[in-house]
Amino acid sequence: MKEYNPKSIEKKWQDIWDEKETFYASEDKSKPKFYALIEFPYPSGQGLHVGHPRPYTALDVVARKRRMEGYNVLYPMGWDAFGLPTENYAIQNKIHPAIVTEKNVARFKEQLKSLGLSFDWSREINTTDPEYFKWTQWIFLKLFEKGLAYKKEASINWCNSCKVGLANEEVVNGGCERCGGEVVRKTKNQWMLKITEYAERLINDLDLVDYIERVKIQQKNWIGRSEGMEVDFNITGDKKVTVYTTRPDTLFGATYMVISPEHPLIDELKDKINNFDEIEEYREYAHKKSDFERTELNKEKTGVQIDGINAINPVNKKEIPIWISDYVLMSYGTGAIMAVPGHDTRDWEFATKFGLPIVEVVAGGNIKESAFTDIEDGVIVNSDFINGLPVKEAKEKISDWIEEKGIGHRKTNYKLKDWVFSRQRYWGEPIPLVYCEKCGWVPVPEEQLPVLLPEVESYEPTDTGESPLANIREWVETTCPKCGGYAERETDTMPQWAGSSWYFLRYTDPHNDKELASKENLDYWLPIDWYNGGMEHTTLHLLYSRFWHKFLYDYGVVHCPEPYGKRTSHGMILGENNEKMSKSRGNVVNPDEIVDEFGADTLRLYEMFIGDFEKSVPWSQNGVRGCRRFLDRVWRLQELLVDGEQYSKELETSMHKTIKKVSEDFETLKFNTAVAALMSLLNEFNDAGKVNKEEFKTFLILLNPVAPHITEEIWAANGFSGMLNEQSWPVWDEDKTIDDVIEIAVQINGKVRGTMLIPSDATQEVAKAKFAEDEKLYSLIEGKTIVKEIYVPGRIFNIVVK
Ligand code: ANZ
Ligand code: ZN
Repeated sequence: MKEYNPKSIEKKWQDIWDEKETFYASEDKSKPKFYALIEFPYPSGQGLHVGHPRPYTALDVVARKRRMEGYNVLYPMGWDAFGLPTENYAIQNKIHPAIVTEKNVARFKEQLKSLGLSFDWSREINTTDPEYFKWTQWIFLKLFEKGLAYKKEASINWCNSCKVGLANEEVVNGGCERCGGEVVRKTKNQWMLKITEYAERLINDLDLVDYIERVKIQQKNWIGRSEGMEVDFNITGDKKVTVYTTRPDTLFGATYMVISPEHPLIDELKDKINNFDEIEEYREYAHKKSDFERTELNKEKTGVQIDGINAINPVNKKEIPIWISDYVLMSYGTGAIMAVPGHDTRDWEFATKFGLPIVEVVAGGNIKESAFTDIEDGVIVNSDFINGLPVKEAKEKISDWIEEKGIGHRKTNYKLKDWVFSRQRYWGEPIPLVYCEKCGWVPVPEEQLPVLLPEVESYEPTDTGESPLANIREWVETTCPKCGGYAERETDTMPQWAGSSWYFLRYTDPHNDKELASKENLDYWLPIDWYNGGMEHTTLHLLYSRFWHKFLYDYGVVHCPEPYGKRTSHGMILGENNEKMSKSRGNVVNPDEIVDEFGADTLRLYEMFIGDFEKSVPWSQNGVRGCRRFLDRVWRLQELLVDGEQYSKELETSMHKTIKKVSEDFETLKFNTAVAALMSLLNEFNDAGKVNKEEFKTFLILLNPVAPHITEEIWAANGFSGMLNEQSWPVWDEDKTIDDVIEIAVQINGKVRGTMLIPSDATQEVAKAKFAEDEKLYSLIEGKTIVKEIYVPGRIFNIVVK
């Protein structure tokens, strides 16, 4: 027999699959469908990383299994190709970003193809393709039409080195997500999308979907629903300030007020403030910091008391001082808080530093040591008409009281902010609006979409922070679609997250030039049955795309309120020493080299076998070798093939057990234990010194989703009929998966009426189910009422009927 040589077989099968269009989704909508999706990559200059094939192979396994189960499977691939790294590379090398993108895409595609992933390449999409972003622009216009896109002077996060505005989601630990550089605050006129209008539904509809728990939790925390109250405090003079609190039960303990340095009250009461200069100075200091720095829990508290005005606590009419401090953000709640240092940690630290009074209003802690924040067991004290009540009851009572008095009302707040949807960069979708002095912002008419990017000489953002597009006057200057007068195009482009917010819709009908996808195709393919992606996208892409989908649902484009029925997430692949793989550490493993030395099937197998799919795991070259050795043994199994026989009795249980294990594990992210089960079955074949045709075929089918080339080759080489990928997925017989089956007696109304086979460890429930499955025995009690059942494990099942 020839030796196993992946080089001679992998390319061959990939070409056959391509030629036969084996993995193309069919247009036959009478079949049950399965839409599997992985996050399409950003085609960076570095090429594929060994982290990429992990999720791609996992869903490839599921997709291949589903096809064998009779589903019409859509497993598409594309490129999320707008973005900064490409643009930065283009700037440095003076090459058009479109050319850089094309080159990177070609490289990625070749690499992915070499892995034998069963993508439907006829549906490949690219977010930078005008045929594609025409519809991204179209969706933006619909958002604009519905008042969900608006331009606003906003204080944004600004990265000095990328020269670009960043969404909160793109600021990681106070630094720029892309370059790690310093992020400062800058005020700019920005397009914003009102994702906050969907906050409630984005939380509530998580109940409709099957996402792994940690994804749901992260999304909920990010949206940050908070149930509290807005309460008015009078200010000495005639003004009042509204605070937002989640703890109205602690009102009697509010010993001072803190307003945000940006709070409008400061300018309104300028004349009454004695230390305005000091206040101004502090405001400048605070303004330079990002929200992240300002709200960091364990940072040293800073602030200035406003001299000249006080607030009046509405429950006890006490005058309390007003401070400004950066730990109160203008962008949350009302930008003002009542400070309760006895029961809020930040307030406690602040009060301790500045010598402000700390009053206990919830008993149970030691407020000299720290704030007492327990809301479960606390009992209210020092609080007049709510004394003695547990926190939860006190909250209700005082909330009612506040509402009756007309000094406040219950209020739900969200941490989620509107989405900054402007970039002052070149390589993005132009925002399809023009500005006319007379008509304001006017949409570019739909029939003029897409608005293309003009050719420019330099892709560099201008130093003023304007997009490079602003310098192309012949592009900027246009006529107003409404009045025909002079107008100027918007020169900001969309952020990187735009194209990926709806790409899964386009795959259903990627060449449609009349609509983003036909209703018929959307109705058939949606929702996505299984979407796998990185945890790092939970609060960005996943939330944004759910928002766009919900908007399109409201607009009548899609029929289901949620895009993804199921969401799972994979762990990272780390370097051999357990650190993140990175160029600078020199520990990056190139998948091409693995494919070249060991074959794609080995890489695939290894990526599935490497460990718990949901956890991060270090790469191991030894592990790769082990997987290759397993495939060598699979290859040599052909020598043990004996013809003719049916299942051998000894192996029957193992076969059924393995079918069950592999089938179930592929569904529950336990790819590693599925592979382990196949390895141990192979050992059994080897121990037996032979394998018959049926067993061998079943084994090959089970292994095929993970190692599709070698299995297809062995199938063909041994003359088994048809292509392997056209076979049906094997089914197991539950009874035959059980090692120990025993016979027990069945008694009905005190008389032994027969025996039945049940697992030796069967519970009473299982025994009863087995009894009900036995037609002969069960017929004896049919129509009667069961009065009593007694089950003596290992001996007898006794039933009394009337
Ligand atoms: C009084 C109080 C007493 C508070 C107590 C907490 C504990 P979440 O759950 O995050 O919504 N807060 C309100 N607006 C703020 C702002 N703009 N910047 C910083 N902090 C703000 O938190 C709501 C609580 O955070 C509010 O309830 C308020 O402090 C503070 F024992 O009011 B609390
Ligand atoms: Zn006009």
